[in-house]
Amino acid sequence: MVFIQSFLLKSFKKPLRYSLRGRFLDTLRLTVKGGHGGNGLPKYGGAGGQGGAVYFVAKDGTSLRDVVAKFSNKRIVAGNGEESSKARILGRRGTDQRVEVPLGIRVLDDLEGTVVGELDEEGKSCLAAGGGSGGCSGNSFLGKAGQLRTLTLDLKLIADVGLVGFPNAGKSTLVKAVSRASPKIASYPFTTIRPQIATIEYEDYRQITIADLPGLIEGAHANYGMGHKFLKHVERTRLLLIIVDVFGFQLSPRHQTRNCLETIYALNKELELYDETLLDKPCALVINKMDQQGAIEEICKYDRYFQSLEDGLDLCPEELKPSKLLTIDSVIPISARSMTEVEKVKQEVRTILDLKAEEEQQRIENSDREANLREKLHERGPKVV
Ligand SMILES: Nc1nc2c(ncn2[C@@H]2O[C@H](COP(=O)(O)OP(=O)(O)O)[C@@H](O)[C@H]2O)c(=O)[nH]1
Ligand SMILES: [Mg+2]
Repeated sequence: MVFIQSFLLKSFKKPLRYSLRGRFLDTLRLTVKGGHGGNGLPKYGGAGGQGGAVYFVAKDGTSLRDVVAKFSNKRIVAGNGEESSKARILGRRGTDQRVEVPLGIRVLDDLEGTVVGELDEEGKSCLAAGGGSGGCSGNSFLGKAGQLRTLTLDLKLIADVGLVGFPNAGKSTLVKAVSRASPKIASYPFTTIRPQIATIEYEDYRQITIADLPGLIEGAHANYGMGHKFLKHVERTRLLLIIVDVFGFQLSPRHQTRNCLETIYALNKELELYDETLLDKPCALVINKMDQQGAIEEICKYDRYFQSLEDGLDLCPEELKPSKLLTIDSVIPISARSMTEVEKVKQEVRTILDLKAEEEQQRIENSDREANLREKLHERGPKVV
């Protein structure tokens, strides 16, 4: 094992590249506003239409990126109620906004500290902002403003860390090595398979959860075996922990043997074909089974490519070539079975998650500032100079 350590000292000293990359969204802050109620018409006793409301509706296959793409200014406003008029004494109701969001979303009102809704079933919806009532004799015929709220859509995570690897890479062995307790099988209302969740505990009592998911196979994106369901779970983790056997992978004697670099490309391709935004997640690579004879020689053939997968593409068979590449933040050769360098995995996971949390905080602060400014400009209206 001295070999692994000296090998480690030589390589993979690059700083974490996490902060330079794109982000997979698992939380999104939005301003929602119900429509203004239409004014009534005192002369005829006419009532204005009620303002439209904003709803969130759970829809499988939607991502938070889709929501951002649709509402790039992160502001969702329902239609105003119609004014009462001579031609239409009862004004029409404003148009509702029904916004599709991913399954497994929790809607939070940060200011009030309340949970507005749990959207963990297809088609389930919650009211995000009610419309203002229309003006009528009871309220001096003045339509009321709709509800204005800042809400956070939070994708409920299965675990902080999702293990991604083909069968036999050593996922279960690694989970056992990093966590004391035997994994608990978690049941989530929005999933059909039950991932095994274990908790990594640190000396300062910090806890990070890790999900050992049923094995991925080549072609998972095409929904062979359990692969598709597996990939669905990867969406609900903050960090990908990719694990490969240093000697690669062979699905069965009928299949081709893939060396460890090819195995990484194959995993990359599966993730990409399922949902390429998964590749924006932070990612650490564990090369397992370094206790085996010839492991160092094997890893030395490919180590220069791990942190720049682009450079190794020439060595990648055509059928495994991804078009969007993972960015690997950290490479950790280990032996899960003999517990060598397992501590390093724990530390790296924590460092990457902390960096991500810091960046997230920064982003929320910036977007708060931006939202405040936009709100002020909006209130002031156009200014003629
Ligand atoms: N030599 C060696 N074998 C390992 C290591 N980690 C796991 N294995 C073996 O590889 C096989 C598959 O491991 P497992 O954890 O079940 O893989 P999973 O299918 O990815 O969950 C088992 O026989 C393990 O004992 C390791 O670090 N070194
Ligand atoms: Mg297993």
